[in-house]
Amino acid sequence: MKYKLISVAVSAAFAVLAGPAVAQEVVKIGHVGPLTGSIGHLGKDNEMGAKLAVEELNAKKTKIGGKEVTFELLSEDDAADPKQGTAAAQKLVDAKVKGVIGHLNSGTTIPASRIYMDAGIPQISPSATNPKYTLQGFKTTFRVVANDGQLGGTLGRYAVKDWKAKNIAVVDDRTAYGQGVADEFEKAAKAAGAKVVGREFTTDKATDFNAILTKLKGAKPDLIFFGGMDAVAGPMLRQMKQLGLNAKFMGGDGICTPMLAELAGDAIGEGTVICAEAGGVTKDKAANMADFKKRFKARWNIDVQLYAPYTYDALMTMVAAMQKAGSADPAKYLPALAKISYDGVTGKVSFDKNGDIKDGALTLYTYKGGKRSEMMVVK
Ligand code: ABU
Repeated sequence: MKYKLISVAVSAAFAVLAGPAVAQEVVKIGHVGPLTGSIGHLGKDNEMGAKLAVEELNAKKTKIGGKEVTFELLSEDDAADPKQGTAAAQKLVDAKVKGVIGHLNSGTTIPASRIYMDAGIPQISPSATNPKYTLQGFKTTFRVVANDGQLGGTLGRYAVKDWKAKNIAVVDDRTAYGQGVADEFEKAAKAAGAKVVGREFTTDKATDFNAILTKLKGAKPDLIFFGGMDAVAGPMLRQMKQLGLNAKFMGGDGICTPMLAELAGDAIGEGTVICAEAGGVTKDKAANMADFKKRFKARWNIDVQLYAPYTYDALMTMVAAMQKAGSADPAKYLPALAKISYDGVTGKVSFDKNGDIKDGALTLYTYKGGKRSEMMVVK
C-alpha cells in the first residue's frame, strides 16, 4: 500500500513537471475528383498523388509555426458531375478543411470554386484547364497547370505548321473543358491557315460515334481534333478505324494518358495520334519528376496516368504557404499562397494575379508501339 502511494505521488510530480498534454493539431485538406465512372482512373491518379504528399509530410514530422502537425486528407468523389461537385465542396467546407486540392474537371471545379470562395478556403486545381476558373475574380482559386488557351493554341498551330494538316474536323464532348479546348484549337488552326471542314459534338458518356464519324468521313478531313477525355477518345479511335476514316487524331490533356493506348487498341496507330499534357519539365528538372514517378510506383504499384505529380505539387505548395505564414488558418496563409515560389517535382510553382501558374509549359506526346511517347516540352 505504501509503495502504491509513493508511485502515485511520483507520477503526479512528473505530470506537473511535464505540464498538461497538448493534442497535436490535425490539419484537414480536401481532395476532390471523379473516383468512379469512366474517368475514375484519372481521379484515383490524382488522389494517389495527394495521398503520397500527405504521407510524406507526416513521415517527416512537418511543423507549422514551430509546432508539429498531422495532415489528414479528406477525399471526395464528384464523379465528374457538376452537381456532385458542389455537394462534395459543401461537405468539405462543413468538415472545416483548411484547403482543397481539386477538382479534376473544369465542369466541377468552376461551380465548386464559388463555395470555397464564400468560405474563404484556398483551392488549387491540379488539372482543370478552362480559363474561366481563374477569371472569376476570386482570391481563393489557383491552378498548377497551363490552361485551354495554351493547349488549344499550341496544338492548333502545331497541327497546321508542323503536322501539315489542311482540312480539319473538330469534335467535342460539350463539357466546359471539351468545348473550351476545341474552340481554342479551332481558332488557332484557322489562324494558321487550315480549313475546318466539320464541327460535331458528342457527350462525355457516349460510346457510339458512328453517325458523326460517317458524316465527317464525307468531308474528308486529314486531321480530327477531339476535345474530351480518354474514355471517349479510345472508342472513337476504334470506330474511326472500323469506318476506314484514316485521319490523324489530336486532343488536349484529357486524352493524353497511357490508358488511351489500351482503350484504342491497335487504332492508336504509330505516331498518328498527338496530344498535350498541360505541364512539363525541362531537362534540368527531369530527375525530380523521374524520382517522383519511382516513389509513386513503389507506393501504389501502378504508374502515373497524368496529373498525379501536379496534385502532389499542389498539396505541397499549399503546405509550403502554411509554413511561410506560420499558420494553417486559411485567412492567414492565403496571402502567402498568392506570393509563393515553390520548387516542385513539376518545376517551379508560382502564380500570376489570377492564380494561374506562371510560365506554364506543355508536353506534346504521341503513341508508338502502344505506349505514350514524349515528343517535346514547349513554353
Ligand atoms: N484538363 C483536362 C481535364 C480536366 C478538365 O476538365 O479541365
